[in-house]
Amino acid sequence: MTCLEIRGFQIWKDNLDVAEQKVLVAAVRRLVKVAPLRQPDTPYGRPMSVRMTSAGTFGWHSDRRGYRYTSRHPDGMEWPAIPQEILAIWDRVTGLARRPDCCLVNWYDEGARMGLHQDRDEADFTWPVVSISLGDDGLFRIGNQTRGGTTESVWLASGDVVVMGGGARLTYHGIDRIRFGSSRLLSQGGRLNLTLRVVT
Ligand code: MD3
Ligand code: FE
Repeated sequence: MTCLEIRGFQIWKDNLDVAEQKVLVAAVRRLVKVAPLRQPDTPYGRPMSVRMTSAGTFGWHSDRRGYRYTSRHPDGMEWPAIPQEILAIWDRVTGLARRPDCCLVNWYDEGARMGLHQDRDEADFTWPVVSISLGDDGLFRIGNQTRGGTTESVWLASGDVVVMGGGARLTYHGIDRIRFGSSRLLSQGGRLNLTLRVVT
């Protein structure tokens, strides 16, 4: 297992073996049965290309009124608990006693992308964010703490884990494209990304 350090992001290549990846996919499948993936609307009118759901006390949601954390799925039910198998990875890579209260699940079908953005809807930026990639490769772009400037890109593959802490917590980032069909982990193809966050 190797760790790349790019602009303060710790990128752990091959952190999860295939058996562990399959355990996580099974947990996500149970989760999306209770809290189905949705394609969020944005205040700008065009829906996001990524499909999302969440687990935990809070889930991230977007609609015409804006971006925010909510305590309920858009269909009205509370978000399911974060699966233990996913929390175990947070424990292992952060070593923190505080656990995340949100696990955002992003699903990228062929052609889905996520533009460069900062994550700043959380109350305290001193907590890290942990990202787990499953399925097809995704081209991750890393910018700066303000808009503009040069960027660096790295392919994230299934089993990679990224830890964003310290100064990197407010770095602009996004997913430019996915290499559809590059992994056989998900039978339907596509890329799953799980992000663990401390929201409150
Ligand atoms: C850096 N997701 O959900 S994960 C997101 O692959 C998001 O689905 C991308 O950006 C994805 O907000 C990238 C890496 C990531 C996630 C959260 C971050 C990087 C981050 C929060 C702060 C800084
Ligand atoms: Fe983000």
